[in-house]
Amino acid sequence: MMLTIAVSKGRIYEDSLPLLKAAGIVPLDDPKTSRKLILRTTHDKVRLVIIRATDVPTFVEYGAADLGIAGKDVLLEHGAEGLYEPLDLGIARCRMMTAGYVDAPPLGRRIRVATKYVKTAKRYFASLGIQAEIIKLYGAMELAPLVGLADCIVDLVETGNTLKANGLEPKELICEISSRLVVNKASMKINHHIIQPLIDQFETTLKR
Ligand code: PRT
Ligand code: MG
Repeated sequence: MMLTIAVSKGRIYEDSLPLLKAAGIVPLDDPKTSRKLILRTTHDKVRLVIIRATDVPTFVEYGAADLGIAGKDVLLEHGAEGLYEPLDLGIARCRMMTAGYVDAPPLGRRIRVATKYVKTAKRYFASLGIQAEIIKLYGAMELAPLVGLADCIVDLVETGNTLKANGLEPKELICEISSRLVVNKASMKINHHIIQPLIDQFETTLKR
């Protein structure tokens, strides 16, 4: 039996390493220098698959990975029905926010919003009773208000530097974001004897 953990390259991978290490899982290759998509680890029952952050819930839902580490932003868009989400790992923290021009007048009742986070944005503006036309973008959201594509954007904010560099500022907080451990439902039942101790180990490490 080999357990597969899906992780995305970049900040989530980097922030996951100490947690994995404490559970005896150290990758034998570095995704920064290796092109391998499957990484063996020092744990002979555990391997990592390195995929795009937005693909992590899909791999785990379909059982292509038993476990995964994914941002709450990604999980909110994917929908959580097909997955267990047993643990907030507290890593890759940021905030999901609306943002717009510095000193922009307050938003009207009918607005255009550019974002990668269509479901989250729809839900948020609906909860405020604002009629929002959502324009899906895949990146460079900050550009949208500058070229008149949208009145505001919904994006992740960490330092705020990206917004500031483009004459924008964060406005309203939608939710706090951190990365979560997700588990395939069938695998959780079948491999409970392996997965539960792993979850317990992660939890212990987080409490330290
Ligand atoms: O980058 P790539 O296209 O490969 O995929 P990705 O953007 O989905 O992956 P990655 O590694 O960039 O992000 C993975 C996860 O990290 C996200 O799903 C979030 O849960 C989390 N995270 C934490 C962030 C940030 N902080 C963050 N600041 N993800 C993205 N950003 C971006 C943000 O979108 C904006 O463009 O950083 C910019 C803002 O940063 P500041 O510091 O300028 O405010
Ligand atoms: Mg990115």
